[in-house]
Amino acid sequence: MSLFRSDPRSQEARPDGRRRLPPGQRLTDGWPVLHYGNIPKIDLSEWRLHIFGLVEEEKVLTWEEFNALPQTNSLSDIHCVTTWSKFDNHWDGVRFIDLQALVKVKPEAGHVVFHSYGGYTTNVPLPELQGPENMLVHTHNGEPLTPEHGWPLRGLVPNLYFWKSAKWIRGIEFVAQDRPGFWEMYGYHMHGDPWTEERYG
Ligand SMILES: Nc1nc2c(c(=O)[nH]1)N[C@H]1C(S)=C(S)[C@@H](COP(=O)(O)O)O[C@H]1N2
Ligand SMILES: [Mo]
Repeated sequence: MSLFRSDPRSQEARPDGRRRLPPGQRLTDGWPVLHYGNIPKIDLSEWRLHIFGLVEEEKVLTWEEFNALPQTNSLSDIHCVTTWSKFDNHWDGVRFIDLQALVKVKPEAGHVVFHSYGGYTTNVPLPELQGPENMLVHTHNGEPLTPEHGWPLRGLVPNLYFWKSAKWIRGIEFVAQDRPGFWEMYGYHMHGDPWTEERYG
């Protein structure tokens, strides 16, 4: 019997009835660091967030402009495909839907590709980003993100495996057809639902 199994939180249910800890996952209290390649060097005075693709008007936000948007917070669990989960993460940042509202998305847009400094990309269906839990976040449990966790800003899509939460985010692209991102091209699932174990495609 492992220590992980005896944590009572792993038996909790979510409001939607699904077990809080997805199948095949185990709880960690630490926060592992996982990424491909090097941590990109970012200068906040040159940092930009591009919102582009199938939109009526593209937007390019500076760090000051991003921080002037309505800020909000959320509490969520994260689930890495390598089987660790971390519960009760408190995040501060801006909701995806508030960013989407800045550009007027065209009706033919069906998916989003998140782009990171350093070249990483990941794809998510647009309808699944409409909930308030999906954000671009700069703060975790009251502290600014550290460079290895995505400073200054990362995506957060907590209902999908954590590889869908792009660190060092620099762009949000609206596209019509689903298009594989970095790990998806190496065989990770196009969708990535932890509760149905959509680990590999
Ligand atoms: N830019 C970028 N974002 C990324 C990755 C990456 O390689 N590059 N890896 C993803 C994967 S596989 C995981 S599990 C999480 C890990 O985030 P963490 O290091 O903050 O735990 O970041 C995701 N976001
Ligand atoms: Mo991962």
